[in-house]
Amino acid sequence: MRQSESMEMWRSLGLDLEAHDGLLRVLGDAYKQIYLSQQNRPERMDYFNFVISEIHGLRVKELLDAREEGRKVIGSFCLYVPEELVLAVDGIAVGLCAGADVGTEAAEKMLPRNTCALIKSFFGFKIAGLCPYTEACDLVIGETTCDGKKKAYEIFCQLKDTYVMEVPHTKSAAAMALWRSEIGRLAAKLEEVSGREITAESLRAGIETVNAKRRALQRLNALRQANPAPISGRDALLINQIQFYDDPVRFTTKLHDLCDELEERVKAGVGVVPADTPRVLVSGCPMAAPNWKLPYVIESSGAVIVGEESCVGERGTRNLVSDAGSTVDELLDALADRYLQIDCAVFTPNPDRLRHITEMARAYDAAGVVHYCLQFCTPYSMEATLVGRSLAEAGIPLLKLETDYSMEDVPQLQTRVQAFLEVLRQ
Ligand code: BJ8
Repeated sequence: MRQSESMEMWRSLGLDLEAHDGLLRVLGDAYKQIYLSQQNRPERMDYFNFVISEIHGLRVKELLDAREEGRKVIGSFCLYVPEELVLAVDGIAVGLCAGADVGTEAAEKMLPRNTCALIKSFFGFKIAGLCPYTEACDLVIGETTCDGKKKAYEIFCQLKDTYVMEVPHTKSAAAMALWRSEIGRLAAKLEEVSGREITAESLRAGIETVNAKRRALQRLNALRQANPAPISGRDALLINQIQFYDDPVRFTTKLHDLCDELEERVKAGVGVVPADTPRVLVSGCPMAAPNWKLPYVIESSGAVIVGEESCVGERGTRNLVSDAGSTVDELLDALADRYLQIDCAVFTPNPDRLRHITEMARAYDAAGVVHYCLQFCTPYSMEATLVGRSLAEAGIPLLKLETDYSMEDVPQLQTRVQAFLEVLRQ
């Protein structure tokens, strides 16, 4: 997209042009250093490079064009918001910016300092006028997952039209009844906002589109089980991040193209790194774009990340929605079932997550697990103790890291990761 066109679009969205320009410069430099400097990358990562280069340009223009045609753009920050329902009213679902250390000072005037970086970041992006997606949205859907988010939406809704879903914190029958009614309530809200009725056909089409996207991501994950790993963890994370922004059908096609190339690499024994590189699984808090810090630290220290037990990773893609129902109610039941299987740490107890981390470490032949936790995230930092115990029983080493979005602790993280890799090598 031409620079003058982009500027005009950002101006019309009310962004702070000078600060936004600075942000794009910083991100462009980081992208060069973290992504473009990689050796032996699959050629078909070109599409994903292009998406990133236009992430605040062409894609935002597509959203604005769709709005001109009467379609609604719905933003969210969590995996519990079903994209299928948004598609069923011919809307577009987008994940909103929450992965960079911007506007923190302004955010801390409204939020306690000891709030996790992800929450401060989504406030920061909004207050500082830096997220074109938030500005292009008709509605933001929040959720009552952790306490921080739940309370933050009470303030955020004064800055942006926000609707909050109630997410239960157990998986009991009563919790399922509540969750099913919340799915119905959201469906009604989306019908009201869009002026469109959800039919069994439109909902099934939405389910098929999102299932197809998840199947493509599952294919990518399966290919990463090969040794040598055909693609870096950094690139796999990037793809997982882009899935929250890109058009789902186009994304699925492009990801299958990349997987075809990766399949050839696996057959030929070509890896992005040598076969004896330590293989690591990352588990924990989501890494929203453009949060690339830890994968960079791990991979530039001599390991390769082969899987992410994360919402921006396998936690978000491993379960599909059954499309067997023939009525709207039956399909909504299937959505409720699938979404309540997500094993976010806000649930208690949460044995599925513990079991799944071990299963993943084995399936991906990971020598160890790095547990990634954002500072002040109580659910994931508390659960790290149980994760450590269950991995110890399976004989799998764990490194627990707590960090935020600033770059100040990078040398300290590097030291800890390098020491952990030494242990894995032995
Ligand atoms: S389903 S992980 S996307 S809630 S890091 S804001 S938990 S204090 S992001 Fe999440 Fe949905 Fe769960 Fe996934 Fe709170 Fe922790 Fe911050 Fe977090």
